[in-house]
Amino acid sequence: MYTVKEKVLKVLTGAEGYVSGQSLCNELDVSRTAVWKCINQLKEEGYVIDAVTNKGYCLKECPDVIDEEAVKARLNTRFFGKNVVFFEETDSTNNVIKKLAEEGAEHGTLAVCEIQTAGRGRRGRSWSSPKGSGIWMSFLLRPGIEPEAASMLTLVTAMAACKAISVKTDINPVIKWPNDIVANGKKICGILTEMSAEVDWIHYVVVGIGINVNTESFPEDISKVASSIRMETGKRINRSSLIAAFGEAFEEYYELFLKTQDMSLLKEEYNSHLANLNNKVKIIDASGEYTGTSQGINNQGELLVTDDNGILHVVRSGEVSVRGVYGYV
Ligand code: BT5
Repeated sequence: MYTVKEKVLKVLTGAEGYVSGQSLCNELDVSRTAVWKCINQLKEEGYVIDAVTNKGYCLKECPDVIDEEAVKARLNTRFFGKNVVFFEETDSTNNVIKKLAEEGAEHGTLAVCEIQTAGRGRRGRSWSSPKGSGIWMSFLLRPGIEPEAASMLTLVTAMAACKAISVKTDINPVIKWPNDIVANGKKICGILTEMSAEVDWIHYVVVGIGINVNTESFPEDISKVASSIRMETGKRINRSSLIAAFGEAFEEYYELFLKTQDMSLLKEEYNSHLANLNNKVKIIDASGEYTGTSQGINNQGELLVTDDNGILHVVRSGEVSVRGVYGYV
């Protein structure tokens, strides 16, 4: 449910120019005084709202906040973020969503925070999540798909993150299979997909995404591989509008994924954003390493690599590390 203030913000955010006080009252079925109070509260929170007699209100500037209200004001989605929880600080938003999932939260529930004290990468690695600079969020899916298909949700998410970043910034990022989004050779976004399942039945899936948005510097140990949208473009961007763009893109791709429960309808677009397509890559797996040429993903989301002896390998996520031959990407 939206509060009146959230509704006012949503109307102003979606409007092209000025919205008259009267039409706000009519649309939201509240009094002029109620609208005026909400406008004043929003101004106190840092929103710059122009008020002109006979014209109405116009939202000129939004503070870079990612709380429930700011995120909901921008979302035009069917299930993503219909329910949003926001924390100034939490250990990991994936943990938050897991807990909510166990308590029965609905499909699409979104957790967002300003700082994670124990942000996680895959297989026990850590994810640097400093205050105020990034998007650290996770959402809940209750997909009616086979457990084996769940790893493809990482690829679907990567496509949505890539699209949102290219729509909202001057960057055209690429996807480093399976879960990194890369700009100019450095990682700007990572994805951690976790699930609770029985052998043949998924209870729920938690998709966690970290996007370095306005970060200005990184800790020494990751500064060679990590970058942010700010560092690549010199521009600050509003995080809640990026979250909304992600949500919209995700729903589009997710629907296509569900139609076939594989990547057949998405493969071509995924491969068009893939780092190192038709280039040399180095595959490091449990049995050692080899080099070959990346042929892109197949319908199951596996990476096809032809090694230097012409033998085709089907690389499954979770087992391997893929590197360009000249470094991280
Ligand atoms: C990932 O793991 O890339 C998954 C990252 C998922 C983070 C989100 S944030 C919201 C949600 N809640 C969580 O607790 N996690 C998710 P992986 O591919 O294993 O990459 C981890 C590696 O990336 C680390 O070992 C570092 O080398 C590097 N790294 C750590 N922090 C980074 C950052 N902020 N930006 C770029 N690289 C980073």
